[in-house]
Amino acid sequence: MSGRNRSRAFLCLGGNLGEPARTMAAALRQLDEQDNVRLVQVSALYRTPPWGRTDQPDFLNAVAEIETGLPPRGLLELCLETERVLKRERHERWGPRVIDIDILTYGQERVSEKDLEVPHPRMLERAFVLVPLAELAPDLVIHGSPVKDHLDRLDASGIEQISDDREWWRVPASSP
Ligand code: A4P
Ligand code: MG
Repeated sequence: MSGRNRSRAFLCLGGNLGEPARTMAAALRQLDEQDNVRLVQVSALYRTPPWGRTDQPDFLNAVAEIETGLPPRGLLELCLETERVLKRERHERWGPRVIDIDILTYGQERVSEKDLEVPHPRMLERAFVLVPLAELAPDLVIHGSPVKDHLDRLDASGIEQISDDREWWRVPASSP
């Protein structure tokens, strides 16, 4: 990737239908193959209790740090297109899904539009986001406080790390 206007962004990936580990790994490889995206680091993979709607299977979640030449809206379009390629269907809000890719942060930028809000408006309430994000960037400041302090305020019990490395996404994996 070339060009001077590159930004750091964090993405959260999750899924709880089909084979989420395999689907999330495929999504990360697809993102990494883009000319205007470079994967800087990927967290371990976590099994997390469902948030928002509890009558659904556990999720797998992970966070990726990327460097990108895309503006926030271009990055959102790429995330949505990656979900489409992996056969994401939209049903109920917060309901089961094969893959979800959310933009958590984009540098220190704030975006507040109808279909794009950055930092992600609900991320600070979600241990399934902050546990993997704190693994990669505990000191990243969001709304005035570091990620590790936001995480201290949440109940992260029930979240289990299920890969012991950060390279789980590089090879097609069978679902844990
Ligand atoms: N959108 C706005 N801002 C953003 C952003 N920063 N990143 C818009 C990505 N998208 C953003 O998303 C709807 C629209 O949000 C997108 O088209 C985009 O224009 P969606 O993924 O279709 O809707 P949704 O996911 O059903 O709703 P919502 O509120 O975005 O849900 P979340 O936040 O994605 O949460 N529990 C666990 N343990 N792990 C999970 O991963 N995920 C959810 C879904 C619920 N519970 C979970 C998990
Ligand atoms: Mg989403």
